Amino acid sequence: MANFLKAGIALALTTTAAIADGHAQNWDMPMAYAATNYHSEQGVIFADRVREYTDGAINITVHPGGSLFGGGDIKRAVQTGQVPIGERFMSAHANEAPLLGWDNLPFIATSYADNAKLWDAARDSVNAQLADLNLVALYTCPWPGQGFYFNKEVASSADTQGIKFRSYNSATATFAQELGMIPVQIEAAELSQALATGVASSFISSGSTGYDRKVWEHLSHYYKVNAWLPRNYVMVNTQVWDELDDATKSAIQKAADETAASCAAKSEDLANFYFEELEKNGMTVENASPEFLKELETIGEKMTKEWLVNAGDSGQAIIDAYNAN
Ligand code: PCA
Repeated sequence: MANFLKAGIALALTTTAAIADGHAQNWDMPMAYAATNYHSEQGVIFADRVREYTDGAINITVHPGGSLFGGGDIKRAVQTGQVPIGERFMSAHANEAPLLGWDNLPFIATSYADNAKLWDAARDSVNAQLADLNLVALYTCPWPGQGFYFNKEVASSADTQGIKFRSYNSATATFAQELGMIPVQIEAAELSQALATGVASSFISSGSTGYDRKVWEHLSHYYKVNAWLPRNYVMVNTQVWDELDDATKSAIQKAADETAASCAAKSEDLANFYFEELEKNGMTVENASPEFLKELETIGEKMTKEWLVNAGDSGQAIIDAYNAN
């Protein structure tokens, strides 16, 4: 047999072999966002923790920036077992499973503390939904609050009509349409290109993605809105997870729990740094005007109502549990 075939088979076996026989499993982990973004850096720290706590039995290699699979393909790659593990923006999957848009509800949870409370309320139903998709979530991590980027001053929806808007999921496309803008879904990894070529000249995101993509090269204004703090999640294929022994599962979960905490702390630490960097690079960073904010809140209420219709009883249960605490 040709050597490269032998090598290929050996590699395939290491990813499926039982821990008991002493072989390490090598797990490739595609991640969707920039290598220098804290989500990806924390992914590397997670991999280090897993290696340490499993005594080298699970060896994760992180592939950030959509380099192994593009952001839009990572979930399917994990679901179908092309890779055992991966990371992606959770509400990007709300078109397939509306419940996964729980963290994309405007003005429901606008601080890190409230966002954590909302995740506590959502966790069980989200995990049940992910189980239906053949996925197990290991940890989630919030982005800073979401606001609007433009290439001009914007005081209300009178200024947003006809603008081409980069959306990152179906909820943000709806938001844009309500403001008279024209949405087009684009990966964060392709955002600079889209702005440079005029495919989009506005988007909603955190200061983090604006900083990663150096959007000051194309845009001039950021309006803080803090509409929501959406989350990324690290997911494992259910069969891969089920085949692990209990000790390995708890070692991985310990690494995941620690990374959930360190990643959320990092996000909160960096939130203002990103705004400062946008300003240093010439952007105007300010609060949205009261008039614009009021319009956004009205659209937000409509979007939450629509989400509750689509997400059904489990969606309502999340909101009720959140409000009860
Ligand atoms: N950055 C990601 C998702 C949310 C965020 O703050 C993006 O814009 O794609």
